[in-house]
Amino acid sequence: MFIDRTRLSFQAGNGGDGCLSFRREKFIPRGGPDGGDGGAGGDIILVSSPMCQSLGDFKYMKLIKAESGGAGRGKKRTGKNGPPIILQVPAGTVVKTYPDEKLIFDFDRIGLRFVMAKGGKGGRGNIHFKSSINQAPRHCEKGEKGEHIQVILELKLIAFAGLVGLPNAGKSTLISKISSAKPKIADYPFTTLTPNLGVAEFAGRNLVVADIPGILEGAHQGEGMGLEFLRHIERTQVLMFVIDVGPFSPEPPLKNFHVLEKELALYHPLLLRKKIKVVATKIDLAAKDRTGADGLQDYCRKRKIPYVEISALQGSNLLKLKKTLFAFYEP
Ligand SMILES: Nc1nc2c(ncn2[C@@H]2O[C@H](COP(=O)(O)OP(=O)(O)OP(=O)(O)O)[C@@H](O)[C@H]2O)c(=O)[nH]1
Ligand SMILES: [Mg+2]
Repeated sequence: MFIDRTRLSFQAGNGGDGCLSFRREKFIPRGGPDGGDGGAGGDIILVSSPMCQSLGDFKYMKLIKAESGGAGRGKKRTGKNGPPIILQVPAGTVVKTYPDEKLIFDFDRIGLRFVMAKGGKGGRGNIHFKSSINQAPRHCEKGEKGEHIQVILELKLIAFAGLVGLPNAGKSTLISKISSAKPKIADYPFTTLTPNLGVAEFAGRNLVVADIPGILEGAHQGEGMGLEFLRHIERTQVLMFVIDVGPFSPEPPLKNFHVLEKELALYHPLLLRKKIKVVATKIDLAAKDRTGADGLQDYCRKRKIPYVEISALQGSNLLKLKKTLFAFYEP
């Protein structure tokens, strides 16, 4: 299952208490303080790792707790440190506070490390409190509490290009043809419920493409699957508007293009600042009647939006599509 948002708590380990103790040995009267320090509590650390693709591992975890440090002991012995817990998250994970959703950290690439919750420091034992006026200190410190934090982990897929379109437009069919992704494809709307990522290859280079659920008019008000899923394409550099120009499209292709533009703008106006490409698909069905395709093509020409006609089903023009997609790509 694809988990892209989950809430959980992290409890770092408490520091161990310092020890209050005096040296007690035969023939050594008034041996002085010898209470050791408490050990530090374990930290909880997140790292963005290429081995991790989703937040699925966190789904059933409500609380992640690191061990406390051991208490100090007599004979100046220090308590043991609580071991750190190191957890892997996928690149693209952002950490936000709960409930106010303020950004704490952004794992925007692989290999980042962030201390999510810091373990408490160990308390000092009474050996530290000896002074010229107090040779027998009866004071030691308690360990500090470990940090506790409740957060939201959210995964924003990092793809180069995102496919946006109305339900049933043919997005999943397209990604299955131009990339390694093997999504579910069916002749009804909302086949895709969770995003699919695929690696497209062309002339020895690779880039990641994301297929997301379909967007309906009114999605910003929660119609269909809403617009939640658009966060997966917030970081893409290119948006491919996949538009059905076949005769079975319930609305004219140009109208659908406007619906998509409007919904994206309502989600975030910055989305439309990305490079846009219009992919007119199901052209195999439009052979007899090109009215819809022509309307869209003319419009794109006027606005200088790159436009390509394909049939994902028959595989026509896909090479050209890939070529122009890779032309956007500056590695
Ligand atoms: N004739 C024809 N049919 C196509 C083409 N591309 C997709 N289809 C069909 O259109 C239907 C929907 O395809 P999907 O790829 O599932 O569409 P989608 O945009 O991913 O749909 P959602 O996930 O529901 O938003 C399927 O029956 C496909 O076989 C095409 O180029 N030509
Ligand atoms: Mg789909």
